[in-house]
Amino acid sequence: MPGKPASFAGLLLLALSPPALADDVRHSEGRSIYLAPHAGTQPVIDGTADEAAWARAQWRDINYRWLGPPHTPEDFSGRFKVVWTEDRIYLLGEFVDDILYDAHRNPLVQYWDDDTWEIFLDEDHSGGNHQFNHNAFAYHLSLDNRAIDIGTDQKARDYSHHVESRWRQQDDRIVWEVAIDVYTDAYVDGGSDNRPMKLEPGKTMGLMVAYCDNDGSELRENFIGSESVPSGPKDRGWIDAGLFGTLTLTK
Ligand SMILES: [Ca+2]
Ligand SMILES: [Ca+2]
Ligand SMILES: [Ca+2]
Ligand SMILES: [Ca+2]
Repeated sequence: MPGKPASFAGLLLLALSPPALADDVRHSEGRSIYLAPHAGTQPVIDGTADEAAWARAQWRDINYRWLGPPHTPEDFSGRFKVVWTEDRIYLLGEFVDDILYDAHRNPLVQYWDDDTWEIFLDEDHSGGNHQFNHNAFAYHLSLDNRAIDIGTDQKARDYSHHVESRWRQQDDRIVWEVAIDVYTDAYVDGGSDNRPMKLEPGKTMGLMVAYCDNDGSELRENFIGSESVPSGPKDRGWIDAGLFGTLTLTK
């Protein structure tokens, strides 16, 4: 005789309750740890990295080739660093890119196929899917300093009001400064009462950055990120926050 079947309520509970996952299950193995020192005085976002705050932070490489053939350091190389204040996190990017290319002048069209600095941010370091929700943001910073991601309506959306962005050519490289308001997963597209978080020392978030390099092709030629992708599609950071590293805000 078969055993007594589970009650309907019990089955429903099982169906509705995803198993609690340990941190190492929600994130891929081998993630980076990024440390952001407090900025003291907030950097001026002008594409010149002469603020004392930047000198306190360590450079981190953008060197995992996710898409495209091998490339030379003159074609693309990049690195970045992070600092923070109570109100925002600040990223400094330094990029070598032989040709700057912005073919799609509409910022909402094929924005990942223009030269783009992509910054992935998961406020509560939850990992998980963030494709059509705000579990995490994937800000695509365009050469005209806009920040694009996909909204909960599954359409490309302009989040430039979250991000202050300026870059400047300095010798053979681009110096790019960015300040980002940090929103939780409760963010509502078009809502009137979204408020960015106040940040504190010791807070951890999910962070990853990448660069889409196109020098004149229909589609981007390379996609290079700051995190390894041990298995599965290498370009899936726009869906999977489990690829992000851990950003810790230090004093
Ligand atoms: Ca500056
Ligand atoms: Ca290039
Ligand atoms: Ca999250
Ligand atoms: Ca390029």
